[in-house]
Amino acid sequence: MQIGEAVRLSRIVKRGKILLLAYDQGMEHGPSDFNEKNTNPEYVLDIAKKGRYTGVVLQKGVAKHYFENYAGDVPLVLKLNGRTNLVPKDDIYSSPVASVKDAVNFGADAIGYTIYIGSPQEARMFSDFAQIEKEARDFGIPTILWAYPRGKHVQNEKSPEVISYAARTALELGANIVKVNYTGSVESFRHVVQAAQKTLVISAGGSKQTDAEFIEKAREVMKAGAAGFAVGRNVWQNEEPMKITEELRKAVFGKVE
Ligand code: FBP
Repeated sequence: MQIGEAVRLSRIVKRGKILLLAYDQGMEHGPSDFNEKNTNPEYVLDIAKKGRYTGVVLQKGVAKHYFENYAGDVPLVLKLNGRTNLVPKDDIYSSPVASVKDAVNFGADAIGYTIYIGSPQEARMFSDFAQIEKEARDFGIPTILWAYPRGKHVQNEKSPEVISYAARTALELGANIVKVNYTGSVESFRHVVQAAQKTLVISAGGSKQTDAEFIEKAREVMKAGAAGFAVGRNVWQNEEPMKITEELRKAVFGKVE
């Protein structure tokens, strides 16, 4: 691993663990995810800073308008592609909307990239990511793949087999870290972690659950040997985001702070 990649990775991965606050849902899902408070990026960036997240995931526009005041407080993971919820899921494709050079210019410590494995557009997304991964390596920027089995050929995108397949694909494509959906049990998620080998596995938070359900899920994810989370709605939709963050930190990092 080249020096830049190792240095940037050390800001995102703490004692082998990762806790990212994801805030790219404005494009992926639309503003229906937001309320009056969390529609303001500063509200979420304050949570990322105070909660000592190991990174905040933003699209280019939010980073451009808001990240400057948080630089040095929380590492930036710049998402380089995206799509809206308005396009049909059958033939799903996530289009590049920013470049590795943008990530360098924005001072990002990692780039985030979504691929939909099994989609009729898979070949195009592999080819887009191959270029991005090569450029990221040249610049020494780690890559985090959001690896989702999705599209008309995928019968059940939550099945442990296809999620393991997605995690393995991320390893094969050269990602440092892969973000997948939780498979629902420690045992099945252990297979996902095993499939990814040297690529670190993190789980999505998913739609809002009760605090108890969410923390139980976090404990299971960690018990399976995963590195942590890229969580969004379960934190910034929570009425007490710092309280859930503290519980989440305990689940991910253990007692040692
Ligand atoms: P959540 O914890 O809110 O699910 O966020 C994690 C995340 O990966 C976001 O980065 C992304 O916007 C979203 O989930 C995509 O979810 P999906 O495409 O499954 O609806």
